[in-house]
Amino acid sequence: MTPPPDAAPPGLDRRAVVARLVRDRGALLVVSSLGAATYDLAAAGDHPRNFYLWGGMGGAMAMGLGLALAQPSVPVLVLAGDGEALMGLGSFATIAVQRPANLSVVILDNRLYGETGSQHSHTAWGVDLAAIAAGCGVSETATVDDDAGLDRLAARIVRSGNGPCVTVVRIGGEEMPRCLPVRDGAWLKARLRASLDLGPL
Ligand SMILES: Cc1ncc(C[n+]2csc(CCOP(=O)(O)OP(=O)(O)O)c2C)c(N)n1
Ligand SMILES: [Mg+2]
Repeated sequence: MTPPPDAAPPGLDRRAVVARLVRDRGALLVVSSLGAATYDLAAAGDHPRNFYLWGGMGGAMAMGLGLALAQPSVPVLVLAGDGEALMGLGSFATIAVQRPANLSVVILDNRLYGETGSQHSHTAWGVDLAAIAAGCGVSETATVDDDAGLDRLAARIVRSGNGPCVTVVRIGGEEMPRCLPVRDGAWLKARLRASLDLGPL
């Protein structure tokens, strides 16, 4: 595989991408992986159906899958970094087997482990996460690198398809100012449950 260039990779503005995806969100529930994806989601505006993850990487897609299976009438979006997705590759296989039609996974691919100092991730070397998802059996996969593709994706994530979809969005490698939402997981869980008219556990 070809070694990546040293310069920060070009791509879409991650804050604008996430703001566009949640602009007409309706009932959409959003799980964001730790670090920049969570800051992007918070920067687009806090919402009771935002579930921000903090701490260990690799669980965001599995968390979204569980929520999508538990709430089949609610559209669920997972916003995951490429590093996050690389740490949870097995989730593609389980998502393909379970086929929740209300689940969308969007991978914010800057080809970097941005949060920890912008080391190159495997996608900088050409590892293709959409192809991996397709190889697992996810029937709807795509890579987006322009505004027209983003508009199509925004429309897709708020409605159910024939199955789940996995989309890699090529974003730029610039680091953005941090926008820190609430970090209290129990509080976030209770708020999410209330938004779904579920009582406390
Ligand atoms: C299991 C685990 N390993 C390592 C870390 C340290 N860590 C925190 S964020 C991060 C990089 C995140 O990269 P990515 O998901 O691509 O998000 P980006 O900041 O590039 O948008 C790493 C390695 C962690 N939190 N959990
Ligand atoms: Mg990254």
